[in-house]
Amino acid sequence: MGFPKGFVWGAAASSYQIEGAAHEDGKGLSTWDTFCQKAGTIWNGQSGDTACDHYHRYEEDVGLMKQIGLQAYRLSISWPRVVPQGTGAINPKGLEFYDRLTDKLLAADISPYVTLFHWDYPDELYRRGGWLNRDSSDWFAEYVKVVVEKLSDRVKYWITLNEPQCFIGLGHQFGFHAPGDKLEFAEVLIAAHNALLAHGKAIQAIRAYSKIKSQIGLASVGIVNVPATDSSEDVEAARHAMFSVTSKDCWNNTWWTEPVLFGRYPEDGWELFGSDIPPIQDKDMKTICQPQDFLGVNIYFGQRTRASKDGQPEAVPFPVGHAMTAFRFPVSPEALYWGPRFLWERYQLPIVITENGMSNIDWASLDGKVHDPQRIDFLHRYLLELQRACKHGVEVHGYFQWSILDNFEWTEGYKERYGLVYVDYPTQKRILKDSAYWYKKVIASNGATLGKL
Ligand code: IFM
Repeated sequence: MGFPKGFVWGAAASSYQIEGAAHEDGKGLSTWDTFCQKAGTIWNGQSGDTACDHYHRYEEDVGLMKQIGLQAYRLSISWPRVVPQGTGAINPKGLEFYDRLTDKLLAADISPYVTLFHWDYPDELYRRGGWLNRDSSDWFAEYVKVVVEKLSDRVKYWITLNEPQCFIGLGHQFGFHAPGDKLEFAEVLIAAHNALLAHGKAIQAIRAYSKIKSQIGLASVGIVNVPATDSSEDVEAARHAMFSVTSKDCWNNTWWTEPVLFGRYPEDGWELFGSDIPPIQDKDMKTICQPQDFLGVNIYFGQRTRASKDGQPEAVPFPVGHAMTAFRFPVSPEALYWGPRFLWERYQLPIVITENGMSNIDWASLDGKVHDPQRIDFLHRYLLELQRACKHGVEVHGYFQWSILDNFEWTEGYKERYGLVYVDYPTQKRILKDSAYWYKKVIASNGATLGKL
């Protein structure tokens, strides 16, 4: 009735969004540090300077994770905290923070899933061309080696890059995210190619230097098309749309997943992008396509899709008044069925849901508690769909709720609250939300309580 035996229940967060201590203990600047200083980039001029102060409060935070019963925690490492200039000298204090965090997690019986890049790009390297510089993949591999040498006697699970669609697309094409660039599409594709090379070289570095047998994956944005009906025409239309490249931007699955898993760029994207595609060196695709153990996907919603009269995929709008999150994402639980299913059928690689959750308008009530029934309902609906996928034979190894704590939501600042744990930023007091107690029961029963709670 529940999830497969050994299914991993976790929650996730990322360094810049929770750590704070942006200018402490020798940390170098990241492009997010500098981007937040620019007027008009972030809601209310906020920044991750202090965030949840997790850098100083990690022990308390691991205690909260333990209280919820998390089996795994997906954290990320701040590259410039560990290597302040991006290459060269290591910052021992930065590395020691992650060392202590790892020990604390393991002592609490929580398995660390370590993301090596969740967007803290060293500002110094950005000045040397950033992802546009062909050397960027070697810079990244050098930093990965440092981290792996330190943590891999205890860390088994590694995630190379988080959401390349976002840090390249939003950061380099549309300028909404750090570093705030609006490059020509040909340059965007150079940055994308170098990021894919970085993924491949990171895997090579992990395999070369890990002290224990590791499990490695990417965390891609799961752009999901949900069939509008169960008819085979609509199912095929949704599948086709999910694996197509139809616009000159980074917002698709296959420009990222096919090089990584099949060793080639998708044909439709290749045709559409045409002369914008950068020269690709002989061994590049081999470097990018390294054996992986799982495919991580971050799934928040799906686009309803049907077959039009001529059989082509066609978007079906949600009805007026359809439920949505505070972030204005449509509530679409079926995304957690069809997304994993389509990805599994195409790539035959175990799936890990590396992020799923919702932003809600939460506050502490007069009774001192944080009641978030919408989040409970959201998670409940989505997890029932994930359970359905497992029952239908989709190999899903784990689920990470986004996020363990309310945190800095990039350009939205602290406006969006995604946490299982409420953070009162002025006092840094933490309060477990009702959803955290609910999730605890789900974890304890391996999902068997779903549909009953
Ligand atoms: O907060 C982000 C995270 O950093 C990347 N994935 C989506 C989350 C919610 O918007």
